[in-house]
Amino acid sequence: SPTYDVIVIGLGGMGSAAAHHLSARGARVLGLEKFGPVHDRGSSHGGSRITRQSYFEDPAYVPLLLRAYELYEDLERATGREIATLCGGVMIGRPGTRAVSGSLRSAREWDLPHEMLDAAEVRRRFPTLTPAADEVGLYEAKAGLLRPENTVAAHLQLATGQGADLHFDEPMTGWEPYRDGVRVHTAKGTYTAGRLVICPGAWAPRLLADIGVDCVIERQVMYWFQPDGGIEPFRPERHPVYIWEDAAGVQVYGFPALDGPEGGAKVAFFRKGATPTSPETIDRTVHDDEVRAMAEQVSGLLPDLPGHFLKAATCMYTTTPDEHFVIAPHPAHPDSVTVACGFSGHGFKFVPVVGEILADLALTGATAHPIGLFDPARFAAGTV
Ligand code: PYC
Repeated sequence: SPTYDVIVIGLGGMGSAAAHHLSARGARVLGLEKFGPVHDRGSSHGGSRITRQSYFEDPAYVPLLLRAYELYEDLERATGREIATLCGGVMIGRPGTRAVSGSLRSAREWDLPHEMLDAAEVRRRFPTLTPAADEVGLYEAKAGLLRPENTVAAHLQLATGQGADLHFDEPMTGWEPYRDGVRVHTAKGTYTAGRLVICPGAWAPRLLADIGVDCVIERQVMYWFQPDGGIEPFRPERHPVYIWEDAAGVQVYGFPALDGPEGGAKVAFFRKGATPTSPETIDRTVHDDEVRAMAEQVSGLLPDLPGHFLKAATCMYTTTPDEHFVIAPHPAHPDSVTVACGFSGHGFKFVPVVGEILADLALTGATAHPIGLFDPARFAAGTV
């Protein structure tokens, strides 16, 4: 019989959650990760990620978000790690912009608590934010930030405690169907399992091409600034997360100031000017002209920024043509292989529910969660 019930490839955000949910259900799990635990080479680092429920990308994500919120709470309770800070969030822009109108659509469709604020009210409640008179803000008290490194560490900790074998610094070199399951190779050995779950992050393009999905790996930069006048007005007790779409459709997003190594107020462009790259060739140096462009953009939105530039770091998005995820049985090996990738820069907040979905698919072949939007068959000729 195979050595394992399930092998999980990739132990970043999604794979670590899958390893936890699978092992919690009693499966014998092997996890294989190219790098060390909680590394910064992929898409699950940088101290903070936005979470929110009034989802402008599509209302179909909302039930998954509601479940993810429950699971983040479970994860904090089970591990004692600090993961979610629900400091509130505001989506700012002119009334017709996607961040505002898409969020409003989801809020109404799912009856989610929210408030529409005019520019003066945004300024009154959040004096660091200075929207123009014709901008509005959709405020969601339940939005906030997640700590990606703590999330991955928590899932790895639980998986290990539940008996999963997690091998770090052991990249997969190949896999093939074998008997009723799969065989996986690394430089250190060959492993067999009934099921394979592939969570490749930015290493997805070849796998995605095999299943008919074109994706692009995008280089993204995160910036941390020390606000003028200190960080008190930027503390999470006073300061929301925000996504701010200007008249030209450029989105900037940001966070309250956190303590510790990720201290300062983090801001970034959402996808603007994202350069196509690959994990092997990405330029991890952040250049002065990039810092200047970010500083200039935020100075018009939050006058206490840029203040003093602290640091910057790069990250990667794996972006699909419609910016929706790919979570499905592998079309050529539906009974033995499940894939989860193409999170297109907005996946982290779904990490625990994706872990639950992957455990459902790998162990039962189906899930009660609504994942129709993530079926790669949507890219079959002419659909998208
Ligand atoms: O998913 O909320 C999000 C997000 C903001 C910026 C990048 N992703």
